[in-house]
Amino acid sequence: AHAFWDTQPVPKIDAQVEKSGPIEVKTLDDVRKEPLTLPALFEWVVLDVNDQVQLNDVYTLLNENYVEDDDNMFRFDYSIPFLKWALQPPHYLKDWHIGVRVKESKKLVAFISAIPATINVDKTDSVKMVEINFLCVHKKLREKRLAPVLIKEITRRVNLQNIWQAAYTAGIVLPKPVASCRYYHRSLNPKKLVECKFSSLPPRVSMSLLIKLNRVEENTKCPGIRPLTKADVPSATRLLAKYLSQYSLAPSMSEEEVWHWLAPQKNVMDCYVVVDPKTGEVTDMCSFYTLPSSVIGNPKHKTLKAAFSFYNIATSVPLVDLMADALHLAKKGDFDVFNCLDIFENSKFIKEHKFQPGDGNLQYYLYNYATQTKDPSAMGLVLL
Ligand code: NHW
Ligand code: EN5
Repeated sequence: AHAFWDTQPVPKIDAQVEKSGPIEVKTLDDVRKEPLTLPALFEWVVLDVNDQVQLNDVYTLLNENYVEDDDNMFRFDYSIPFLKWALQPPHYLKDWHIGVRVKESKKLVAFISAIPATINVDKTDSVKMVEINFLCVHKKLREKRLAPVLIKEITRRVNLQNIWQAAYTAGIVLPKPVASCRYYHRSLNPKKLVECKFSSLPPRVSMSLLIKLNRVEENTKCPGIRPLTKADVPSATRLLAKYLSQYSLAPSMSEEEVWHWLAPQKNVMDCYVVVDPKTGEVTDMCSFYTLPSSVIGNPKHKTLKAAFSFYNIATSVPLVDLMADALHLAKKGDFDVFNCLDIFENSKFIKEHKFQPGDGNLQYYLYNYATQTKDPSAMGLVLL
């Protein structure tokens, strides 16, 4: 049933994986030295995201053609500064920002990206990988088997750097999920969510009652909570490493990576910390990224502003209190909804903070690395 995926080093859908490790082992000699062949009308390009024009081309392709919900009512609208941030972490390679243009018009019609990451699997194996994201084929070129060509080309360019594994997520089921996770949503602006049909007015609930039910705390609960600063990074890196070590699939981040991924950036990343006044150590942190969605064909609302839960660690306060602050801060930041997955310890606050399950799932995958299927609560990795 999978003409492409059946040829790739991933477990079959029905495989029972017992032992963790690479599925195939190759060397540089086995890697093709020329790019994959594209249909004659198209050409490969590298997108230079330091160039505003090329970055804008990526933005526009994704804004018009990237992921939609099952009913095609919302489409992710990753912002330009978000894309630049997501594509340029420490040690990123420009060659891994791959586009396909129409030769004649130079129109960008497809994209795929890889960024480097170290991922700990089963708490014992530290694996140098890439994270694959932003695979997109223009709507007019769908179902022409272009996606497998993009995937093979990025695999080749990653392999040329002597990297043989990848992590990625998708809304659809492919061979074979490491974990199958669920999206949960907490409304912050219920009136707008109803007007956009993101949510519906429950039976026997008036708009004024719905608004009341979704109020957030008027004040923060965590004493001294404030935005992350660069001076916090050594301590925050230790806190993250210790916290993430309990998860079966989690990134390992250097100080440089922690600052890249968590530095507060307006309309991209929010990260707040609690610091022990005696020691100066970061004891707690919460973070969320900004990912709006275009509301497709709505006369009143063009975009929905969503916060996506990122890394949250509570040691001096209960996790529910820390997340009450995250919701308070997101509401203050004018977000319409706060989204999270059922990964980490998130089930500890999902009910209490009135999150409701969405209609979308998120499947986690590894390329060329077999490992036992994991519960969502064993997952310690968030991909953008
Ligand atoms: S998931 C978001 C993916 N993007 C979208 O959903 C945007 C809207 N859709 C599209 O642009 C986050 C197209 O529908 C796409 C497929 C491009 C999705 N992952 O060209 P064909 C990521 O970016 C398989 C993997 O005819 P199309 C993660 C499908 O199963 N495979 O379809 C990306 C079929 O193969 P099969 C996917 O609709 C991870 C084949 O593509 C897929 O015109 C990528 C059909 O191709 C998906 N999301 O284009 C893998 N969607 O065997 C990275 C469909 O079933 C692997 N397919 O016949 C690791 C690489 C690096 C390794 C390094 C060592
Ligand atoms: C790459 N890193 O399906 C990721 N979103 O539940 C790519 N549903 O927002 C893969 N259909 O349930 C991403 N409202 C895969 C996700 C694709 C997007 C997606 C879902 C996740 C979503 C909303 C809107 C549904 C619209 C109709 C939803 C109902 C719940 C409601 C929320 C507010 C409070 C009341 C309940």
